[in-house]
Amino acid sequence: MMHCPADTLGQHGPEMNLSQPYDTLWTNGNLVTMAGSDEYGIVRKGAMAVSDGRILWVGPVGGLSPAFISNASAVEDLAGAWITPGLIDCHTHLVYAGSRANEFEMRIKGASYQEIAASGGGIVSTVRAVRAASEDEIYMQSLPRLEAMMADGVTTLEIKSGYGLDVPNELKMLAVIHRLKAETPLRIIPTFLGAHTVPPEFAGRADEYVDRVVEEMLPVVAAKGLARAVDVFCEKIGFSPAQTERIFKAAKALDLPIKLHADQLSDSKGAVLAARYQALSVDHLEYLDSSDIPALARNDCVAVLLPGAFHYLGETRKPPVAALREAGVPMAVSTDCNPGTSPLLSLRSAMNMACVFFQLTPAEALAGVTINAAHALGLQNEIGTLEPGKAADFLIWNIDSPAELAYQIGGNLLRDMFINGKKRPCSRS
Ligand code: DI6
Ligand code: FE
Repeated sequence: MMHCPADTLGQHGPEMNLSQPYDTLWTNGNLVTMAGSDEYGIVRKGAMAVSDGRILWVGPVGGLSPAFISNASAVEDLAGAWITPGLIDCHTHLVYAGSRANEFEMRIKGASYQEIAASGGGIVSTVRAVRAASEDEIYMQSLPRLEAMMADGVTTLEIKSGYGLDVPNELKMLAVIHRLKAETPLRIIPTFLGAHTVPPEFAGRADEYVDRVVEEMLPVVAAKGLARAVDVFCEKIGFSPAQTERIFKAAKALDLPIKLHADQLSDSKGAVLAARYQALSVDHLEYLDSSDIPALARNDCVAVLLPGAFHYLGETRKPPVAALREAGVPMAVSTDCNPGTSPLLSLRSAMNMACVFFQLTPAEALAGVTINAAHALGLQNEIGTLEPGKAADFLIWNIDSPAELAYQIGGNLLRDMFINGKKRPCSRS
C-alpha cells in the first residue's frame, strides 16, 4: 500500500520560512499528492508553492494568506488541471544495443524464452551487441527510448547495467547511463547488474564468473561511485541463491544497497533471501510463495511488479497481489524496459497492465509509479509525493480524473513536466 506519512497537507517543512519571497505559486489545481488520507491524497482547488526546485507548501487555495500569495515571484493559474508527482520507473534495462525482434518471431512460432536462452540467444545476444558497439552508438540507440519514457511522464528512471558482463563493457554501459544522467534533465539512478547471466566465455563456470563479479567488477564500480545499488538475476537461467548471496555479501561490504530479480520463472526463494539482506526491492515475484511475504513486510522491502514481462512472455502465473496487499507490502509498478522480455517504453501502459492482469486498483498503480517506486529506489524522502520538502518533480495532465492515467492506453495525456521546479520539454520532437 501507499506509504503515507502523517497528513502534511497545508503544512510546510520545518526549515522553510514562509514569510520570505519564493519562486512560484501554482493555484486552482486538482492536486494528486499521493500523501494523505484518501488513496490519491487529492486536494481539490489546491495550491502548491515551489522555491529553489523544492516544494514549499501544499494545501487548499482557501488556506493561503494574502501575505504568502504576495511573496510569490510568479503566480500560475492551473484552471482546474490535474497535477501528480513525476512518474518513477524503478526497474529498467533501457541502455542496450541492437534488437531482439528475431527472438520475438521465434517465440511467436513456439520457442520458449528459456529454450532461446539455452541455444545462445536471450540476454547473451544483447551482450554480443553491446560488446560490439561503441559508447556513442549505445548512447544514440538508448536516447530515443529515454525520450519516449519522458513523453509518458517519467521524471525518474532507474537503469541497470548487465549486458557487458566484463569489466570494460560493464563500465562502458555505466558510462552511457551516467552520460544520459548528465545530458538529459531526467533523474537517473544507475544500478550494477554484473550478475545478469553467465557470459559465454564462462559457460559451465558460473561460480568462477561470480568470483569475477565479486573480486573485480564490484570493487571498481564501488570505488568509482558508478552505481546506487546492486542487482542479480536469481533464476535457473541466471544465478542460484547461493551465488546470489555471495554477491549480496560483497555488495553489503561495500555499503551498496541490493535489489533482486526474484521468483519470476520459478520459486527459487530469491525474495526471502533478498529480504534477509534488507533489499530495497524484490522484482517480478510471479512464483513468490505466500509464506515468504511476511519476510518482505518485516524488512520494509518493496515488491516491484513487472506486468510488461508477464504479458510479453505470455505467462499465466501471477504474483500474489492480494496477499501482498493484505500484508501491507508496498507494491511498485515498472516497465522492466529490456530488449528480450519487455520492450516497453510506456510506464502508463505498465500501470494499465498492472490493473488488468494483476488486479491493482488505478490508485495502487499510481502509487506504484510514484511513492512506492521512490521507496524501491530508497528515495522516498526525496520524490514520489507532492509534499513540502520534496523535490518539485510534477506533471500537469490533460485528464478529468486520476484513474484516466491507468485507464487510457497510449495517447498524449501529458501537458507539462517539471523536474526540480524547472519546466522540461516532454515531447519526442
Ligand atoms: N529482466 C531481466 O533482466 C531479464 N528478464 C527480466 O524481466 C531478461 C532481460 C533480457 O532478456 O534481455
Ligand atoms: Fe529486469
